Amino acid sequence: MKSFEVNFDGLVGPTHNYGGLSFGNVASQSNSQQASNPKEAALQGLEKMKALMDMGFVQGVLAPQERPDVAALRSLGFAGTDAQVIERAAKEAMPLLVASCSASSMWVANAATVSPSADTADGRVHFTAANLNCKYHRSIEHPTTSRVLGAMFADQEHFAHHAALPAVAQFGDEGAANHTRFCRDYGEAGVEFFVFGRSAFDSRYPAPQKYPARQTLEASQAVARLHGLSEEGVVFAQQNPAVIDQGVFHNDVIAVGNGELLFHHQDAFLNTEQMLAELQAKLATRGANFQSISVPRDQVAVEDAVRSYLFNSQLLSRADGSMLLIVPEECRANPRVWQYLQGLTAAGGPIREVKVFDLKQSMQNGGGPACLRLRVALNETELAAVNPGVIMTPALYDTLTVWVNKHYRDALRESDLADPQLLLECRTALDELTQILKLGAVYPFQIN
Ligand code: SUG
Repeated sequence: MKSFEVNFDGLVGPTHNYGGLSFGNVASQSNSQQASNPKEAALQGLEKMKALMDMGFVQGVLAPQERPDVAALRSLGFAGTDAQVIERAAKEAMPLLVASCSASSMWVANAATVSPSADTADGRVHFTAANLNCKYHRSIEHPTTSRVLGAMFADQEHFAHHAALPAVAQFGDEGAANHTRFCRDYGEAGVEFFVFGRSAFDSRYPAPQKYPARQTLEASQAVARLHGLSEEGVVFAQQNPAVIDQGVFHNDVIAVGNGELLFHHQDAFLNTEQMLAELQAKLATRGANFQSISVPRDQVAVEDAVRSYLFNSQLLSRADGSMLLIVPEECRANPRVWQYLQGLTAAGGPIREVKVFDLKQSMQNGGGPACLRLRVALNETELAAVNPGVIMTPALYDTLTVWVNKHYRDALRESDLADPQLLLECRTALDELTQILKLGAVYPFQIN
């Protein structure tokens, strides 16, 4: 049976703004308070989806969330009509209103961890919504994420959904941003690689000093247990705390893997040799020939990797077996990174081509091509069981482009977030979107 890696991209929501909400994420901090352009952000994302579809990849779309999140503000004590809730939050606690307006659900690499059916004990595709417990504005995503994933992957014969882990720092879970799956073929059993930033209960693991480590070992282990992964099918590895302190808040800012290949920075991990040997050995039992490409720090410094998002790229397998790397425009703008990429594709290794995309609106909040997509490996039967409304087609692309142009603003500043009209605009847009994507009622305003 044929199998595919389907990329589900997060559609950028109408309140995309630069709130400066993510301590430890250099771009989010340095672009705080700039005016954003939600329309451009959503169109840039759609362009990438269309380009992948046009290249023959199966592409899906994941809906944004209801923002401002009035229910979250109510749970913090703001009362009255929806307009009064927003007005009171704006007057008394602007940072909470900004957090409740974040369009951060666009970075769907953080929506969930996904294990394909070939790896799991019960032969179903497993999803665990990420609790995103490190940042308040992201911790409010998972209830709607679960409903949206449930509406996309509804067939219980093929899909199993787990609620987010307990909402405490010990189980901080950032989803697929710290998870990579290696395999010979998407439909065969592979090895799932979980990268954590710290341990909550074992002080032998060093922790970063300056910025938070968002993912714990204990969260990664819990996800592996929930998904019914076997010991031979998992590798846990620690991210280098020194790179977290340089702005590598998720492992997908410093490494990306696909098929039998791990592409990573020399300084990405602790105990790199041991970890590579474990991956190699476990993949060999799956008949896979694991390889890695380590980018030396004297060619690309960690700072260049963080600024350019070289590793927050999409590594895609093409029909001829070669790989394509989808990178953001910022890679071309960085002479060292661009020179490295020229050498990489000329070297005759597995990565043969680089394609560049303008994702500046998302990049300015620390979200590159890889952040914007959730990978779901599916066989033909499973793909046929996915809600067809969320699979990208030329017609869906056209409809979504018209929808964005109709509903989105082209400038948003912090002061605009207090406008009660923005809430109405968003709800009108999302109500229409759930019909376009055939999701049913998934948003709080549709179900309460
Ligand atoms: O969680 N930025 C996101 C970026 C997530 C990127 N995802 C991956 N690397 N997979 C975050 O830090 C910034 C929002 C703001 O400041 O307005 C933000 O949430």
